[in-house]
Formats: sequence, structure tokens, C-alpha cells
Amino acid sequence: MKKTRQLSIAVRLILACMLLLSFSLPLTRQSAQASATSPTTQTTLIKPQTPQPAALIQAGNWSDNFDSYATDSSMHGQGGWKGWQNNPAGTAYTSDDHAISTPNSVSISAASDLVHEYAGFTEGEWIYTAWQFIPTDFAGESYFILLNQYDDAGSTLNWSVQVDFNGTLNQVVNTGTSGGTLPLIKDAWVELRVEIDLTHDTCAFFYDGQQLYAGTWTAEVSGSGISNIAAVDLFANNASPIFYDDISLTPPPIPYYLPIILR
Ligand SMILES: [Ca+2]
Repeated sequence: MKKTRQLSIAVRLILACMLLLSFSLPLTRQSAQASATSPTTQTTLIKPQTPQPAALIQAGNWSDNFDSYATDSSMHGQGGWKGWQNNPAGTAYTSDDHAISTPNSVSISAASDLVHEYAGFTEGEWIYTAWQFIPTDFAGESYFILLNQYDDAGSTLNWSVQVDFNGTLNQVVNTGTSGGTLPLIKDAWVELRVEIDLTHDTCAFFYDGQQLYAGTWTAEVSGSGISNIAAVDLFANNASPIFYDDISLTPPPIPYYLPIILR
């Protein structure tokens, strides 16, 4: 009896050990897997994904500081830039005469009619920024233009923004239906900022922080435009050189007061 009871206890102990082992094995395997995973991968797995509006994913950010190009080089065929209607005669040249980010800006002068097309900017809010330097001896009228439709063939063109930097009047002049003028600032880098809301069809132009005008995106200049940022056109109109640098097309900055989870 005693041997049988001892045997029974031994069997129970073995069964209990096997049971414990069966529970501990998966844990041991998981631990081994966890220790085999690199810390970087683990961080990636647990990192919360920040939700982004569709427009941001579709269009993204764009900017150009002209610093990666050779100084005094033609921008036609570089960085997506080209002369109007893809004509090299409309090109402009990088320059280190003036720059807000060194070494280069782009000099818009004489026959310069420099275009950069964009794709996918069809909804939401966007900020178009360009820094501009107009020398003291500036002569002529040079234009900053944004189009909602553009093609090289010239078959579908529609202007949304056309601002005249007028050396004769010494004024910045909105040529669109909203009108508006501001004194021309020379011999200093000045921010041009265009606040575009494609969803609500609004557009406001700021010169050195001052609002030049507020109007619509689709009807301010040509009329019957569409919800689309198609191209920028830096048009010298045979004026003397002015300089652009640090041009960008980005979403509006995220309000600082929003909780981090919503940014
Ligand atoms: Ca630069």
C-alpha cells in the first residue's frame, strides 16, 4: 500500500510538473522571440500612427532653395523648372548676388518666364511662400503668378494669382478683381505668402506680413478656374533682375494649442 501511495504521489508530481511546463513553454518562446527582436523594430510596432488628411498624403510638401544647383546655371530642365510652355528662352539663372539661404537664389530678369508645375493639390488648405529681393535700382514690372490650370501647349491656362511688382509706381499691385496695393519694399528680403483654401475657394495674399488682398482661388484673375494648384510662374516681363529664394508649397502650420494627439 505504502509503495502504491508513493507511486501515486510520484505520478501526480510528474503530471503537475508537465502541466507547469506546458504553461511555461509558450511564455519562454515569446520571451525568446521578444529578445530576438531588435529594439528598433519594437519601437516601430508600438509607435502610434499620426492620422493625416488625404490631401497631405496625396500632394505632400514641396520646396526649393536653389542651393543644390550650380551658381549661374540655367534653371530650364533643373528641379522641375522650365521656361513658359517648355521654351528654354523663358529660363532664369541661379545667382549668388543675393540669397536668403546661401549660396543661391534665382534671378528673374529680362525674358525670364520661369514655370514649375505641381500635381495633386486639389483640396484642403495650402501655403505658398516665396522670399523675394528687389534691388534699389529695380526698373520695370515683374510678376508673381499662380495658375490653377497650365499646360505647355497653352491650350488650358487659368490664372488664380497675378501680382505686379511695379518699379514705376513703386507699388505692389494685385491685378485681380479684388484689387489692392502696398508700397514696394526694396533692398530687403520680403516674404510673399499666399494662403489658399481649395475646399472653401478662398485665397489671401500677404506681402511682408501685410494683406494685399483676399479673394477667391477660382475667380480672382481669369475666372471660371478650378480647385487645383497647377503651377507657379515667375515672369520678368523684361524688367531688371529681382531675386526669389526659399520657395515652398506646404500645409498650414499646426496650431500650437492643439493637443499632441491631434497634430
Ligand atoms: Ca538659397
